[in-house]
Amino acid sequence: MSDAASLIQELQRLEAEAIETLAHAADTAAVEAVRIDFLGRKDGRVSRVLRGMGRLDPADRPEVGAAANRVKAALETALTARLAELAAGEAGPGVDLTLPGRSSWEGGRHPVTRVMDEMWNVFRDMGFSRARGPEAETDWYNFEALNTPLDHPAADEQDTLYLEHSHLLRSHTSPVQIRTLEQYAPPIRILAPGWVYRRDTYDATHTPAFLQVEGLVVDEGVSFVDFKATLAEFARRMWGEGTQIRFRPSFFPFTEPSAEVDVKRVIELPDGSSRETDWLEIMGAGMVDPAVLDAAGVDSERYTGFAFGMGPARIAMLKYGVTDLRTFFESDMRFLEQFVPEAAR
Ligand code: 2NL
Repeated sequence: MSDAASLIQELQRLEAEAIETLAHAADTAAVEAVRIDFLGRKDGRVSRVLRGMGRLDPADRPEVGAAANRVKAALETALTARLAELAAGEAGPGVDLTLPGRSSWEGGRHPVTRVMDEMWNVFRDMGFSRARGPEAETDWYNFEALNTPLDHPAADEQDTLYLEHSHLLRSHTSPVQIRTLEQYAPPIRILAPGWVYRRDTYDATHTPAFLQVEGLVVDEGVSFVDFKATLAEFARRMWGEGTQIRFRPSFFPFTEPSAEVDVKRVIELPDGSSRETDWLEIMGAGMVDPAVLDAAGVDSERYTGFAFGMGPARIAMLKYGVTDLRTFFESDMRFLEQFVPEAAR
């Protein structure tokens, strides 16, 4: 055999031996040892074979050089493949460690839920409890006990979702307050949040189901001053110290006198200056009509109270500059993702 042929044969033998050894390399250190043993620049076994090229006829050298390069490339490929196999084995089968990582997905509370939670936090700090009641009610609890005879326009079938046998879907959370007045003796300070239902067409400002937060305070000696001061304090805690409130005369069957409550807020602008908003309506409210206390079995000669009702979705619209209520209900992630707090992104 010529010298060139025997060198090429030796190189092929080394390749086979290296691949066989690699198959048994159990960790990355063993793979590195194979690399140094076979491909090491000075003392590697491939390099040592190539030193024999000096003896060759110069015409034979290119063929041996090309064979050596093929063997080196094959060994590099085998080394990389074995390292990948070992890495995959450590992480479990079928895991591709070269893929980029996946960031975890974090949700945020719905904007209307956030507003309701803020309202509750303020009233809880002022000593209120939370009360709940059924969404399917009787016409007594929803209307008659609230000084609203069934022939009143509010009780009209056009506006109310009636069930069978004088039952209906509550059109406000007031029935919860009536039930509380029946069950507990004053002093009463409660917040009643929940879903209510009205026979409205679905448009930018009406949804047939919506959340309401009502409040009720009943005790001996509760006056109009308590009423106004409590709501003013709520507004300041909810929207900041500089918030002003204004009462406009209104009418509800269950309160006398009644008012619509507006707030004027101070907003800080990005340049550090501040600006006052317009007057924005945030709730309806009033002193509880004595007829309502009597209907719930509370002595209206002894006790007085005030009540209020808010629509948190309406307040969320004002807060976030949303112009169409329906966007709150449609679960479109492109809309909802805007409300995920920075910290949760
Ligand atoms: C509104 C107006 C209001 C009440 C709700 C109430 C409840 C009882 C007695 C008296 Cl048990 N009043 N609730 C009072 C005034 C207004 O809601 O515009 N809601 C969104």
